[in-house]
Amino acid sequence: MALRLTTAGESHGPAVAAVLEGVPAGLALDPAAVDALLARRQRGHGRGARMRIERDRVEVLGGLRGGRTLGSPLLLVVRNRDDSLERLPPVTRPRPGHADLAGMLKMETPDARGILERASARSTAALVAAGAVAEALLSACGVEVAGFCVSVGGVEAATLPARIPALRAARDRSDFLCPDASVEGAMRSLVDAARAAGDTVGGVVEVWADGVPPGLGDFRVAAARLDGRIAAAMLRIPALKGVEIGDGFALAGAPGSAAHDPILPPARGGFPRRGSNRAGGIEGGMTNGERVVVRGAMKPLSSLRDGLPSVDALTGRPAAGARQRSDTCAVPAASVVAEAAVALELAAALLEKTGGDTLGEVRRNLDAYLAAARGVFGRPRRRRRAAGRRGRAAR
Ligand code: EPS
Repeated sequence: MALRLTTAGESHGPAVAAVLEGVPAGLALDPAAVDALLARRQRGHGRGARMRIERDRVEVLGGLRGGRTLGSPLLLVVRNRDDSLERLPPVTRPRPGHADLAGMLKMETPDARGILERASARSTAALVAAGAVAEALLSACGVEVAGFCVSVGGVEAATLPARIPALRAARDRSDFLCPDASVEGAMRSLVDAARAAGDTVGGVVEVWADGVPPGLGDFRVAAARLDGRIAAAMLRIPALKGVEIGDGFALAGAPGSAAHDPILPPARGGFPRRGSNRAGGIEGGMTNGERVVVRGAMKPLSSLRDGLPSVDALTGRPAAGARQRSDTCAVPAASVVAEAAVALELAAALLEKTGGDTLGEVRRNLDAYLAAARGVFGRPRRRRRAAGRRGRAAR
């Protein structure tokens, strides 16, 4: 069954929720692990007052028994403590950069309230809850995913740990979820100055996935190309405006001779190794067995204290965009959402490769596939002898 996610809920409604179909039976799912990811999404220097109100916790209301998935749809609910929707006023002055104006036109209404409530990044709490399930599935199959913040307002991490465990440890110590502590002070000053000025700042998030089997995704059908699917998943995150895989935009300026990753002989019984990973683990729309590297550019949030130039739908006259409570910087939170989004795409592609109604079946099928794929380069002598025999038989 295909992995499929639907989310629902308004920012200030009773709850946000996710229905996740296609998770195989038998996966151990600890709600505390989901809560840990939800808590990380709430973190980050630059968050606003709302994050002091909410204490995001998942309630698993379907698809789980005795701590293991049943194979039926999972229903994941995160209640909102600020559930003031019915008391909130109309919003008639659309904020430039937000969904307000396009939504008002689309929905034929001068009140953007129903639009901003659903366009709000609050819905990413549901996405992250589902992403935690995808991460549990991937982890049970040897795949580890880590999202982090690489730059805030142009202040960029200079060095990153090479491996995921060290990267996670450094990230989790940081108020910006940025694994390079040397830039934290500069990030903090920048965000504090923006907050004092009523302004907002954006940045760049990055996601790594290690242990990803080769051959997830597809070269045969355009819609199944994994880079396209991951890019779409990233751009579905509110405020994300750009995405790159591997060296991405930098490759556009490099000669072909310096843009690709050499293929080196395998260690015994393994896959061919690569001399570099500029491709970010994806070639031809498929994983190639290297680390998957995805980056996303987040624009500065569009709810500004003083409101950018706009028009009031009630009067048709110029007016400042509506003032709404907002974060100064939500890049750290977006790094968690990006981790969840990439995990969901990888988990979906893994299940397409393996099939399987139960986790046991998924893992059996994965092991059998990996053994066969290793044989492609891993048994050259036998293969040469077999080819020789076939040649003699033909003569
Ligand atoms: C958001 C506005 C703020 C953010 C919110 C996204 O909420 P409020 O209007 O209630 O202050 O805090 O983010 C979340 C609620 C969240 O969980 O990330 C917006 O307009 O998109």
